[in-house]
Amino acid sequence: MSHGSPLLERWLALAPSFRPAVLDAHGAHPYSALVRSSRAVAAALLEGRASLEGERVALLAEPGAAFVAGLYGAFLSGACGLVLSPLHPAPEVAWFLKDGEVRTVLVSRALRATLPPEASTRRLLVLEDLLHGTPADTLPGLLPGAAALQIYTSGTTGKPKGAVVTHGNLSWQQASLAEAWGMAASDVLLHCLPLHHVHGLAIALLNVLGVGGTARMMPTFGAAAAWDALADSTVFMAVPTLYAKLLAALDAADADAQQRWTRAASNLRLSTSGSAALPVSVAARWRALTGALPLERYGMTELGAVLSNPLDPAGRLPGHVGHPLPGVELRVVDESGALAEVGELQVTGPCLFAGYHRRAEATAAAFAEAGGRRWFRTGDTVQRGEDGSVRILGRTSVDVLKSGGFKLSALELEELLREHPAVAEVAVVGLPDETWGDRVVACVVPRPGQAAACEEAALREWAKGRVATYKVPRQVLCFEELPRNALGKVVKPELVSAVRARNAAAAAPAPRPTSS
Ligand code: MLC
Ligand code: AMP
Repeated sequence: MSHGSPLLERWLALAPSFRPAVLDAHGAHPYSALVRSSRAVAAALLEGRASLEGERVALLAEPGAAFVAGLYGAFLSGACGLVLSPLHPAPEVAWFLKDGEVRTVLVSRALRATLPPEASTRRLLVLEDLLHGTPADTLPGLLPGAAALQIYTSGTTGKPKGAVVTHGNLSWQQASLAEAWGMAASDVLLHCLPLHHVHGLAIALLNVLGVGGTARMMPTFGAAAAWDALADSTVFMAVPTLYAKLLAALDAADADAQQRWTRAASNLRLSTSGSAALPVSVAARWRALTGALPLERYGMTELGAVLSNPLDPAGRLPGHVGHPLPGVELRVVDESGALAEVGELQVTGPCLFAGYHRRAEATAAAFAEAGGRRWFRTGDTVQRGEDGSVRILGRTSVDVLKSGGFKLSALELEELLREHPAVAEVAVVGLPDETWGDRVVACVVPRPGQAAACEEAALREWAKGRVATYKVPRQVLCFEELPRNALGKVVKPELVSAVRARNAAAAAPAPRPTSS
């Protein structure tokens, strides 16, 4: 049956295969069973309708086979999937349900109790109840422009925006990465990334499933378990922080584990890194262990992976994110919009997302028009090398931070902390950090007499009930006032220097008592 979506045609073509699609805590799940389960989920979602026609279906489930069946079930029904994360506390989930105009929630039994009350006003389906139902016979046809995923991403506006990614985008991504990275049915991908972002979801999971390979899905990341699981994997995809954490665990391990883990890593066919800059020192250590630098590639929620170093390790350049994948075109422009050597990276091609859900203005602002084409403005400042390969130099906005591969908006966190009754003023900044990329610091001016309530532990605890813990600033510092310019705007570079000075003073050894 043709669906007009190569993403789904590839999936349905795997129905006869007994190869494992997913390895999870419950065992091995062959394609034959998972494709059938996904059709059963689609039937339950459709309830006799011909198509869900882009209706938003939220999915909250632990990484594993049921998640995959739920996701493909949503795709097959014509719905647009909105993946929720167990990392988000109830108030944040409630916000995603509202902003996403979610009509149906697919939830695993174990996570049902974590849903906010707002979920009960939607159609609520427990995933495990659907997996063995009658599979949908007739499935809707889908055009390439049909919405497939709504992925929330933070930016220079306060609240995250729902980026709508189409079947055309995902189908192109599967084909382009399969070709560029030599993905094959024999591949076993070690998957330990969160599923609510494009890296874990499309660049890793849908990529390996698109070629009939196996995803070994870990429930959460743990360094020792990940090292052990590498032994039976051929491909590893991670953010730089994961590499840093793996290397730290290796250093701390006993000689026996070190030997086993090193052997496991050197057997990998491919390890890739993306979502943030891979420190050259981390890359070099990985090369010393495995014989190859991680293949560094660049992407964005709105684009997927669009630039990549080559599969041949000899051609990989440390500190560079490579060349455009086939079909992708780049330009580099300065502040006036003129082509430049160094400037903002803009991208066009089959990778372009459809827009931000219900945010026409933000969508229009995200693109530049040139030569009759729409170019997505990435907000990344880059330079192209002589061979055309791209080096990321930084971001055009100080308010967009990357911590452990998660994009965080300083403005969103400032808005949140301003809601605390003891906070008079606040500015959030990122300090460069080898492990985290940006280490997020909240600089707070307490209201008179409220300094104790603004102490780090108290403020962090308060924030953790409201946003995912990975968004909570890792450090909180109190100031009497924040540096501001003549217009009253906080001068963030100055604040970063002040934080550095405070941290250096705190780390300096106490002066030795002078002998009389
Ligand atoms: C965890 N913590 C973080 C954090 N991750 N703090 C800041 N930034 C982060 N990224 C905090 C926890 O809240 C907790 O705080 C403490 O660190 C220990 O938590 P943990 O759960 O044990 O951490 P760990 O499992 O080691 O998490 C690290 C990590 C995780 C690297 C596995 O951050 C992660 O999964 N990152 C991947 C993000 C990602 O997939 N980005 C892709 C975006 S798409 P406390 O206070 O409780 O001690 C994209 C496009 C592209 O960028 O091109 O790919
Ligand atoms: P997100 O919005 O979470 O999808 O994050 C996209 C951003 O991650 C990009 O705009 C870059 O700033 C950053 N990014 C992704 N891959 C890389 C990389 N390989 N090197 C440096 N930054 C990267």
